[in-house]
Amino acid sequence: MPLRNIAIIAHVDHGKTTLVDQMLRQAGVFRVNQQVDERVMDSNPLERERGITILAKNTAVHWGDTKINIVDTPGHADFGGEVERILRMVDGVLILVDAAEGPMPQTRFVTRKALELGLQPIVVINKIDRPDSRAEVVHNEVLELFMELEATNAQLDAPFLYASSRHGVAYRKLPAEGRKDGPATRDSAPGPAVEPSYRDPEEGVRGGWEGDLTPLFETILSAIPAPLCDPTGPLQMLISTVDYSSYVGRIAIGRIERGVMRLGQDVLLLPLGEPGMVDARVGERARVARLYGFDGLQRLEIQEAAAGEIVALAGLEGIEIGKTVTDPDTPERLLGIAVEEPTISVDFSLNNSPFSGRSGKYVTSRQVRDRLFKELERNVALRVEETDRPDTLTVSGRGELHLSILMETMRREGYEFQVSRPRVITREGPGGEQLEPYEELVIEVPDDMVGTVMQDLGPRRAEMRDLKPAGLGKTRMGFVIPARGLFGYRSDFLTDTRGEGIMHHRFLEYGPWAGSLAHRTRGVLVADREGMAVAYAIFGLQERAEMFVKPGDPVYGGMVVGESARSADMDVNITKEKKLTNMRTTASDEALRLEPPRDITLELALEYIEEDELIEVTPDAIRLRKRALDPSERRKAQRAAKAAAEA
Ligand SMILES: Nc1nc2c(ncn2[C@@H]2O[C@H](COP(=O)(O)OP(=O)(O)OP(=O)(O)O)[C@@H](O)[C@H]2O)c(=O)[nH]1
Ligand SMILES: [Mg+2]
Repeated sequence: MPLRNIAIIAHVDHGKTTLVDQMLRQAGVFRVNQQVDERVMDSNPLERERGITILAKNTAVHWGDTKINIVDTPGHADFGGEVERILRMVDGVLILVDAAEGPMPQTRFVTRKALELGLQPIVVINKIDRPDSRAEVVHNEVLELFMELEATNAQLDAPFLYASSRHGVAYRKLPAEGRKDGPATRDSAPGPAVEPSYRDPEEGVRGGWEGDLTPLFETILSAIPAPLCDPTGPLQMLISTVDYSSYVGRIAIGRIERGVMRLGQDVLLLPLGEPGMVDARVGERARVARLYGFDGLQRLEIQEAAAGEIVALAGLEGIEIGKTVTDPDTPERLLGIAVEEPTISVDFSLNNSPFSGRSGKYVTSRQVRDRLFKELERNVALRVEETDRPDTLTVSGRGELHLSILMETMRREGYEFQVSRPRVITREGPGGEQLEPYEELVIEVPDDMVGTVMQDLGPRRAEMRDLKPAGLGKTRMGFVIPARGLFGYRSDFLTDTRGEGIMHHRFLEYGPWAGSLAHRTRGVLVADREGMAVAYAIFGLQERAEMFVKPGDPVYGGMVVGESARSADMDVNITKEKKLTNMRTTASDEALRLEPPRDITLELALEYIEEDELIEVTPDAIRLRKRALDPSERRKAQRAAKAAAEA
């Protein structure tokens, strides 16, 4: 059976998973009228809740007599390493680019990786239904990106398609203006009938899009080469990614490069290293206990698969990314894939707050520790290390989202723990100098906010690389900034731009240590005693502060309950009731107009807290606290820190 292996790659939210939905649907994976969730590939609960893809996933569809293996990849920068690895099992990529946003930092990253590997791209300018679509401009921006990344001639000749994955249509030519309102003329074979067109004033254009994804499927078949793999030689496969199930344990996924893999067969697992023939003794012998192929949303148990196919195998020891699976008699290693190094660390410690154990099932250091080490089974870019304190472990990952997803998962499982402010992981340069991670930062804000953003970013050592109009009264700015400089910035950014700005950043490179950087500019409100937050007290404070708690929330002394408008921290009594001087108290209390509290998410908390603070994570709450709960101890620690900084 003819075969194509493709990955769908893009910046976050550019519509990859939505496109996969439509490909599955139009290739007949679902029964007629079958109710299917939107973004069906985002199958785990956190993915569904956040509307983002966290783990790359395989699926496969049939178009005519060709099988197309598809890998849907995550677009968030923290998972770029995983995308890079899965690119090793495909022969071509669909590069999706949002028709309004154009190429973003992660587009550049994944495009560079795909081009470097010599993969054949198809560019899909997506979301052409957006009212602010500027597809032609974006087309040119993508070509510029290709040239800058030194694409080969064949890659520069990549087919471009214009699509709306939401509406399940793709065109070879951009539909003319005005076609958005009326039925589009087809540029391909007849497809399903379309609903009559109408304009939805809230959402822009809906319906009225004639056509389907036939042009996309046809382009995949014609432009992406079939896998160049030899089914006759001895078995060889690279493990490009791993999955995990509690039922079968670690699962290795990759493309068979040579030969045939059979269920029950003996194989060698060769560790990462130089490609070529190696001494068979460096390998571990194993048996393929389970073998799966992909079909639609299922993983099917199969007896055998030949070179070119993407398969999953399980039931063998020693599965690791980058290892080569070979025939035991021909230990020939493939060029492996190293797992990306972590860039930030946090400390996980025992929850010793006064509220410890109120909602968690697993609270002890031992339980948290076992869970963290278990996580290494499936989360390959994560590191867990001992510290000199028995109740504290250092956990390192690829970014705040990578770490916060682990924290969120653990708290849902019933764990309680505390987390420190993230630290960047430094390296040593060639001359022994200290290096730290730098990020590429893209910010888009209404034109009149450009000044504020630059003012805030200056002290954080951001260097502007790029400034251009982004249409609709917005400006796009590009910066390079030490990763440290971004800590604490997001909340300032959200406040300053009143939620109208967008901000994306991704790891760029290691560069010289930037020295001391601006910290959080505002101080915090610290509860001075245990009790319950009270509307009356909040009302009195909210003029000079933004609250993190609402009436009725339990608080303890040393807990951070809000952000002050001033730069210094302030101890407050948030449990203070109005003196009961007359009978109307309760009634007038209810009439107090309270600002809604700031919703403290884990990512926000990680970017927010300072060195002398901790995040308390429990199943029912995320609280910020001072490390030292006692005010006099806190002042002592502050004096010591100040003295140390001045010394
Ligand atoms: N207007 C419009 N919106 C779209 C289109 N395709 C997707 N979206 C919306 O864009 C958002 C992101 O879509 P996803 O398919 O989850 O994007 P993704 O690229 O898979 O995102 P990540 O996996 O998190 O990187 C959702 O709200 C979609 O409804 C489109 O063609 N037009
Ligand atoms: Mg997705």
